[in-house]
Amino acid sequence: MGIVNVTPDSFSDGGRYADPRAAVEAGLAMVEDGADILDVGGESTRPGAQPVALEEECRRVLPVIAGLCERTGVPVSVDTTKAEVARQAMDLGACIVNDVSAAGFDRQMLPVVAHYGAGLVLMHMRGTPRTMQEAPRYDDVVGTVRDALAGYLERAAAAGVGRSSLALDPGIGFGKSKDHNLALLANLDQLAALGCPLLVGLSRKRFLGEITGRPVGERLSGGLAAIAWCLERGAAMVRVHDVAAAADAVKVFLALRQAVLPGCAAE
Ligand code: HH2
Repeated sequence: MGIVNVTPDSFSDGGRYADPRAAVEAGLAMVEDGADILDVGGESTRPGAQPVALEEECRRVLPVIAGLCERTGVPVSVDTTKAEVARQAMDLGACIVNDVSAAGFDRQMLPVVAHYGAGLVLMHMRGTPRTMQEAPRYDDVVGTVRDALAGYLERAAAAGVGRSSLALDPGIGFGKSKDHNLALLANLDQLAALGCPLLVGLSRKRFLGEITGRPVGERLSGGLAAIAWCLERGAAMVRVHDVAAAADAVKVFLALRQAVLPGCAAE
């Protein structure tokens, strides 16, 4: 999943694609580089980020979603917590909603997604982006996140979102310290055991910098190591800024896995 952030303030690429045409071109280049899904977001979720009004979020993402849906064959996802943004994006052809609040911020999100029959990513976050990194604490982070994800599945099913439309995400960096993130990644197989495809977003994130001492623009190598780990532990998708490098890492991982397990498809 290639990240197309149309924001002035994203933590690693804020302001890069302020012009919708530049964002569409960046998305098309990601598809060339091997992205299977493009995820378009108009509201940064970096720690401390301020909320964005509905009209402004629509103004940012809708032209980009329209352009990408018109010009690529890959599924386009909208990264939003607002049901109305999701609705308008789906009217333009987006077919996945990536909601970092697991449909917890907007009560209309599940009914809207169910109505459109779209895909839905439900991510774990503690608190809100503005407050989530204020000394996060868990007694058992893996058990807490696993139980929360299981609860999201039930809530989505009760709202009529089909199980096959769902993916789950542990929410790396969303109300979690470096050690919490590492515990979740180390035990990703326990989350995969919930039986739903797992998406992991760790591209350029702070815990990589804490481990390597690298600034945000120099975390690619660390991120690729973590991607290989996630795939080995059951992740089905990874959300990345650097698509070409990640696609190579995925290809090599899959070739190796096929060599170990000859029955396994290399795709
Ligand atoms: N991370 C970010 C945003 N959306 N969605 C999912 N499902 N999983 C993630 O881990 C995730 C996400 C944060 O990264 P980014 O989009 O690069 O930054 P920002 O929120 O500052 O725009």
